[in-house]
Amino acid sequence: GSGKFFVGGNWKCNGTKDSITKLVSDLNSAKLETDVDVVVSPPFVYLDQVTASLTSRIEVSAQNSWIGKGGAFTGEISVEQLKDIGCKWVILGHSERRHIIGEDDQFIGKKAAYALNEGLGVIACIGELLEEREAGKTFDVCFRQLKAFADVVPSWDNIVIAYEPVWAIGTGKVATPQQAQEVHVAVHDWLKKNVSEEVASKTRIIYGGSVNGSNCAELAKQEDIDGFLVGGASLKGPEFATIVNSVT
Ligand code: G2H
Repeated sequence: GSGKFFVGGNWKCNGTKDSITKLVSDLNSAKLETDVDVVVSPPFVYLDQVTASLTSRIEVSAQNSWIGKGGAFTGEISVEQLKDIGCKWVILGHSERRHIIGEDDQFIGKKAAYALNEGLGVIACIGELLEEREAGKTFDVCFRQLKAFADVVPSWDNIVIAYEPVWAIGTGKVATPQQAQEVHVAVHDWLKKNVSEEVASKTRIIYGGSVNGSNCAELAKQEDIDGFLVGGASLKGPEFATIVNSVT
């Protein structure tokens, strides 16, 4: 693996003021291994509440950001605003935004470049659909999505790659440790060939898709899995802590 283990909790479009107050308090009292970067990603409307109440041990991420400077863009949230409230990261290219909202590679790349240039860290998501896997196109799709980031980002210093096979997201169908490891190795090799040896050796590649407290240990043992992006299981403080502490 490359560098420090990284575990992100993607709360997606879940929670209320009350449930999030409880989750933050569970996270604040959880015992977390020191050698892990931990980030949580609340919905926009709760970001300020969470940044203000969460222990500084855990950093906060947005789930999206606008492609440029704020202004007349109804319904959008700018990188400047995210930084203003103390947010350090943004998740971009998540499959739900690619496939439900319809964001394409170029649009996602633009957002990533802007966020990085302004100093936010980017959790850059890639991953294939079930039909793409079945057609033997897993690597092609992942490499195409990677290239769209690589073509425009100013540097890889602040990027974590999240490999999330779409068929494993929220379905309870986790990729086997071998299936995940195989793609992580390919992503690693792609970076080596197409970006640089240095970037390949220091960029963390985390896995996402139905990770939970019971399957995390096996996945974490894989040589090229450098952490996790966790959805459903990140809504429960103790289970999320178990996943953080699965670092090997
Ligand atoms: C994949 C993941 C978090 P879940 O989307 O990004 O969600 O763990 O619920 O499959």
